[in-house]
Order: sequence, then C-alpha cells, then structure tokens
Amino acid sequence: MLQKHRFPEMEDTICALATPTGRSALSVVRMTGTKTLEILKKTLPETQALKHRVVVVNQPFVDPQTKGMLDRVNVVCYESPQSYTGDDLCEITLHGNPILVHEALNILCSQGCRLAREGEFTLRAYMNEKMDLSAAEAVAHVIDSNSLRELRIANQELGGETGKRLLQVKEQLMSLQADIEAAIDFSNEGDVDTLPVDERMKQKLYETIQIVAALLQTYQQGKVLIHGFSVVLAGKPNVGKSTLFNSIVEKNRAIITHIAGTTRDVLYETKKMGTIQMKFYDTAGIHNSQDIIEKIGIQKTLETISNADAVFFILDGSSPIDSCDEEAYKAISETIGIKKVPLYVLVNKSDLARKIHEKDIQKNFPCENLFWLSARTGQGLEDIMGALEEMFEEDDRSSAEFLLTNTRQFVSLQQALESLKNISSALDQKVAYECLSVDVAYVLDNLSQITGETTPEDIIRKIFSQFCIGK
Ligand SMILES: Nc1nc2c(ncn2[C@@H]2O[C@H](COP(=O)(O)OP(=O)(O)O)[C@@H](O)[C@H]2O)c(=O)[nH]1
Ligand SMILES: [Mg+2]
Repeated sequence: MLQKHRFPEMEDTICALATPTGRSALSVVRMTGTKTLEILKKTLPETQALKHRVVVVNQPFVDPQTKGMLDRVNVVCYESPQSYTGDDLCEITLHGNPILVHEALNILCSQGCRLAREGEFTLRAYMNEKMDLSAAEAVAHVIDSNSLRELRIANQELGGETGKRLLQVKEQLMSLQADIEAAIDFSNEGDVDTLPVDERMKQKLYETIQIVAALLQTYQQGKVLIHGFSVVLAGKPNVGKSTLFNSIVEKNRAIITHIAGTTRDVLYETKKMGTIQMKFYDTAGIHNSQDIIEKIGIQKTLETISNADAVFFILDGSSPIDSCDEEAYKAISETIGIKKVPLYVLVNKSDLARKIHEKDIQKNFPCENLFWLSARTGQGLEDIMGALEEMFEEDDRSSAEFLLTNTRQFVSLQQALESLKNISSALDQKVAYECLSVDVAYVLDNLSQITGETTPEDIIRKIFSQFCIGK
C-alpha cells in the first residue's frame, strides 16, 4: 500500500501553530510524533498525568532549560493511533499572543521537536491511513470554503464520499478483471468457441462508464462552486461590450470610446449573485485586425471564451448585421465547440432606432436566449441578469447530492473514462484478453491515484505543499 519509507521526515516530531497568527483570546499549538509525550512531560512539570483525550487545565508551561514559566495552558493528548495524525499528538492552548506562541514553539523545538512544514499534519494522517488522499484534500477544502453549500460538499468529501463512489467503480472493474482472467484461462484451454463472458463484460463496462460519466458531469457545477461562474462578453468592435461590462459590474472599469479596437486586453471583475461568485470578462472585439497588439488581444479573447461558463454575444442593434458580426459569431462558436456552454445573444443600443430584425438574428445566430438592451441606459439589463440567475436556480434544483470539485481528481477520472471507452471498443474488436487485462489494471491504477494508494510521491508532496502550516 502506502510507501512510508519514501517520507523519512515522518519519523520527526513536529509542532506548529494551528490557529491564525496575531493577537486573540487563545492560540492552539499542535505537536505530533513519537517524542510528543516525552517533550510535553518536560514542559509541564507540575502536571500529574496526561491521559488520552482528557483535558488538563491551567497548567504552568515551563522552559525546561531556564525553569521559567511561559504561560498557563490547557492541554489535550491523543495517543497513537487514535489521533488526527495517527501518531501521538497534543494540542496546547495558550493565550493568544504571538510572542508567547513563538516562544512556546522555540521551547518545544529545543526539546527535540521541529517546526512542521505545510500540510504536514494532514500528510501524516494520510500516510498513517487515517484518511484517503481525496479526504485529506478535503481538509483544505473545508477550511477554504466560501459558502454553506460548498462547505456541505467539502464535508462530504472529508467523510470519504469521493472514495466511496470510486470504490463502487473499482469493485465493478475488479469483477470485470476477474471475468477477463477467466476468459484468458478458457482460451488457453483452447475452448475459444464457448466463451460465455463477452456480453457480461460489455454490460459491466457499460455500467462502469455510466457511473464515471455521471460523476464527471457533476464537476461542471462543482467547478462553479469553487471558482465562480465566468461570463465572457464578446462580439465585433464597438457594439458596446465595455459599456455593458461597466454597467454589470457597476464600476467605471473599462475604457469606452467610439473608436474600434479600444479594448485590447481581457479585463475581469467579480460580482456576487445569490450564493454564486460571478466573473464577468470584457474582451477585445473580434475582427480581422492587422494591428499586432489587437491580434494578441483577440487571441486572448478566444482563450477566455474557451474557459467560459456562458458567453454573451453582443450585436449593435442600431446597424444591420454585417460580415464582421458573422465572423465574430463563427469564431466564438468554433471556440465553444461541442461544449454545452450557454450562448446569449444580446442586441445592444436599443435606445437608438432599430436596424436589426429578430428573424435575421435567428437566421444567422440561432439561439434560445435573445435579449434587447441598452447598455447606455441600463434598459433590459435586469432581464438578462434575471435569466442568468434563473439558470443557476435551475442548476441548483437539478444538482446532484454530491459534486466533484477537485481539478486533480477530475483530470484523473477523465483519463479513466477515456481508457474505459478504449477498452469498450477493444472488446468490440475482439482484442486479445491479455491486452484488455492490462488496460483494466491501468484504469484501476488511475482511480487509486485519486484516493492515494498509488499516487506518485511528487504529486503527494505538491498536494500537501498547497496546505498552510499547522494543517
Ligand atoms: N446609444 C448607445 N450607444 C452605446 C451603447 N453602448 C455603447 N455605446 C457606444 O458605442 C461605442 C462603443 O462602445 P464600447 O463599449 O467601447 O464598445 P466595445 O468596443 O464593444 O467595447 C461608444 O461610443 C459607446 O458610448 C448603447 O446602449 N446605446
Ligand atoms: Mg471595449
């Protein structure tokens, strides 16, 4: 299973502040490792007995070298393996003064402890199999969550929900693997004609693909929950993108002029709508430009569109649709590709005489979401925002109980799905069972990387290095 010997620092006893730095009522210092109890006894000379999970209060915390008392503290000990890290662990509650905390850590270190690195407590918990890797990642997620809904998901992850769901997939695959092994044995016996298993394998594979695909689908919402929802304002130059952007974000953020090509860079601003963090992007107008700076801007526009959760395609309603609008639309649609990103067609400048007809829009830019507005007067803006909000509420109602939110897990699962689809076509093409067996083993390994049984050391280190110290 886990290869502990690759992490020699696991033998050290470590300590860190577990609460925020600065002045507060209390601060908690944590220490874990084999020397925890020995060091603690030296620093709490008046404390009679330190019992597992029993708090001792108001005890003098002493520097064993000078015998001077630093503070009166409360302490709880957790004996291995019944602790957060799985090693002996203690939590020392001091008064919340950074000088006290600094000195307490110094004293602990002088007795054979060292300062913990980022995420080292949770790394130990994972290495000691107190939690799988996806649950360890959830510790950071619980702390970083920005809404109650996100916290609910993070808590499910922490409770091992990701691992549970993957276990279901793994069991299905192991059963498939057993069928394949049986088929290999059959064919070795030369009994190829009587192979009964192909249909059963196909069925198992089909079911597995369905489960993985359903889980992957939840990432779209999971991603929005974590990173916010990105809306990109795009269209040819001078249709009023920047004017609309400024009205949406209620700031005089982007420069607006009547000169085509004013916006060259991608700008963004955030805005909270209900519980969702929105990100609105103003972009350079898409057209056939020879200007080197503008060309880079247009490239950036397309990149931003490729990561968008929704696109506002903006037209100027005071002049007829032209080839530039068509080119911009074509570039946007091609960039969105087959992704199901909602496209809103917004016809701007409705305070001026209308030169565009609805049927022409539907003919050139077929879409379900068509709005008329004036970015200058704000008329029509409310309807557009209302439609966006309705879309979220709809998503919320149809939302799965559990969402995949972690990008690393999503990427691994996506690779697993690709491999499963390849196995499915290999099965159709009657590829040798030995090859199928190798492929299934590969997918199983891929899934185990999510939960941490086979994750390479560098990835594990990277995950925990993104934690903060004391976590
Ligand atoms: N009458 C009118 N003019 C607008 C409206 N929106 C933008 N404009 C004008 O159209 C020109 C281009 O606007 P801008 O926002 O810079 O367009 P962008 O190039 O698409 O970002 C400016 O002169 C704006 O004042 C609108 O709703 N009504
Ligand atoms: Mg602009």
